[in-house]
Amino acid sequence: MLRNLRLIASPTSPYARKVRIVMAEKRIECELEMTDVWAPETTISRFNPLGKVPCLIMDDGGAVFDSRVIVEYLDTLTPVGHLIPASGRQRVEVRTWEALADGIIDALVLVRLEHTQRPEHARSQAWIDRHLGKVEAGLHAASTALAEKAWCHDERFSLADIALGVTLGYLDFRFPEIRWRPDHPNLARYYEKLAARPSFLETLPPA
Ligand code: GSF
Repeated sequence: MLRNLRLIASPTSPYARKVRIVMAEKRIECELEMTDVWAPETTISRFNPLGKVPCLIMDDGGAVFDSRVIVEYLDTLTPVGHLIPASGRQRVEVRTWEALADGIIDALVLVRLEHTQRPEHARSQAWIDRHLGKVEAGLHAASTALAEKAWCHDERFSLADIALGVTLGYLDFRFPEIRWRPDHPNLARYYEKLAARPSFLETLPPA
């Protein structure tokens, strides 16, 4: 039985997009509440003391964060389109793909915040370069592990593909100057197919 769920998100958050794609793929209905976490009037900290989206509110008012915990919970709600293997090595492999994809986003977000939240004189190029290095290494690892396979894990669509697809989409959205396609043509081919899925199309960030 599906509970009444509410997701607090933002239209541009890649972590929230991952959760929304999981919901769409699993046909889980959920009320969506958008908030701007940087605006003084946001009420996000009432639900998540860390002040971050996404945050899932359950029917009893309980709050679940962060995105990895939310998707883990969602995958237990319905057997429709299982996205995370039940146990063991298979499960850990899919979660490690997710950690890699999320980790690339973490590094990109830190680079972006350095530009958007810090005055120019206080910006650290060494910090930016350090995190761009993680992005490059992470993409290289993803490209090598994907090779010419159709999906990241076990020849089937899983949370690993949602996480990696969201990461590539975030690169296009916020960092169009990072030209990852010529460096990783296999990722480009893979992403073209992923990005055409209704779940990805319905959750595109605003232009
Ligand atoms: C990251 C959430 C996050 O940083 C997750 O849910 O997976 N590990 C967490 N969310 C950002 C918005 S975005 O960059 O997607 C956020 O809410 N930042 C507000 C802040 O105060 O850091």
